[in-house]
Amino acid sequence: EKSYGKLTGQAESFIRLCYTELEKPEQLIAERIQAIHKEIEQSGTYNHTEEELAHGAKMAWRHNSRCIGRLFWHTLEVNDARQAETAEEVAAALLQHVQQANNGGRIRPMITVFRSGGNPEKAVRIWNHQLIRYAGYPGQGGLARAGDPASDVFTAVCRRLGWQGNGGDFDVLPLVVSIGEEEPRWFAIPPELVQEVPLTHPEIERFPELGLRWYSVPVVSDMLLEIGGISYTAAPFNGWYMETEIGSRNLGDTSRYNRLPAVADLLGLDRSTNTSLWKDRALLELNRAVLHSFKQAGVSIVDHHTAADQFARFQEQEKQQGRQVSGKWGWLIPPMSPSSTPVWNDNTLKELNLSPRLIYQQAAYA
Ligand code: HEM
Ligand code: NRG
Repeated sequence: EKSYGKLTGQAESFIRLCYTELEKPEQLIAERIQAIHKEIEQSGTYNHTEEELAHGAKMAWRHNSRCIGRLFWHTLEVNDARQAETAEEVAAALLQHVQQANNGGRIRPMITVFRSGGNPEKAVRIWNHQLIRYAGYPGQGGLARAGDPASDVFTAVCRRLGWQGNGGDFDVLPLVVSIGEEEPRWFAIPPELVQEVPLTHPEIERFPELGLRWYSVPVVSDMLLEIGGISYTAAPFNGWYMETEIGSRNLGDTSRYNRLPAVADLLGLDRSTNTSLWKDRALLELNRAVLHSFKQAGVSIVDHHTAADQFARFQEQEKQQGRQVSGKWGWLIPPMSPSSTPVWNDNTLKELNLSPRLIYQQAAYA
């Protein structure tokens, strides 16, 4: 005989917190908790109402210690896709998410929640790290490497499933979805749904020669959303980019696109010595190019100074609400000029174990 004491306890504390924030009367809270007790006794699990799901997802964003963008947690749009059963239905909901979130460039923060893993036979998994991401080809047999090294392993999985890439630096990967223990299925994303921004620079006319680009919207699709003891294994979410994610990390990291040397050469910088600070100057111009290009294309993006100021407002706002903010300094400082943002000198940040939350889970193809 199984004991559902733990789930009942998690459900109860979620309902109390959620309903209190939503200013529900005490009697409704008691009734809802009673009903959940009964549902768990009879079925071993329970279902969230749409309202609980929506507010729970917002709380999970608000609680994430690594996200600098949390000022806007309240504006999250929540798509309830718990009715999607087949891989086709899941893929259709994912395409709809991409389109609605991108919104012609005026990006809307959004999350789509699929059925929970309560029934393992029906658990939905999205194999992609992000819904839109570029393939990576390690290069072998005399072939040069291409694409995003962070995608090498997943790209090999896609090719094994029958997807064929072009071997380019910016090939958009297909969606890969599985239901329970069924074989995964892949679905190409129609190109008209994938907005991309070619990188130009406000002053350097030859910048386009670098052939750099990035997609408009980051939709993280491999994290687990936990609400009141229920684990949603598929709950892709997005906001908009902060420019350093693309300029400093995706294009700048040596283990990613590693383009600082190429940018420095375009700028005519002396790469023979560290003291020319060529890496710093290349980083700066690359990040300026990202901001300039997204702005010109009409795609939402935030610079790291504005984002850090917005985070400070979030901290202030939470304090006024009497809530503690969970924060991880090493993730919240931006990867360019961190000491020129207010996060740098904040020695109050600490990680708290809050629920609802978004957490890592084992890769679907591991
Ligand atoms: C992490 C910015 C919206 C949840 C991050 C990071 C940045 C960021 C810069 C660090 C990423 C990295 O270093 O790789 C923003 C901005 C948003 C936004 C500018 C604009 C609205 C959201 C939304 C959610 C969210 C809508 C969820 C509903 C997270 C989570 C992480 C994160 C879970 C940690 C990811 C990890 O651990 O790998 N965010 N975010 N963010 N954000 Fe946000
Ligand atoms: N650094 C990753 C994206 C991680 C999440 N960042 C956001 N999330 N901005 C990258 O692709 O560069 N968001 O939900 O907006």
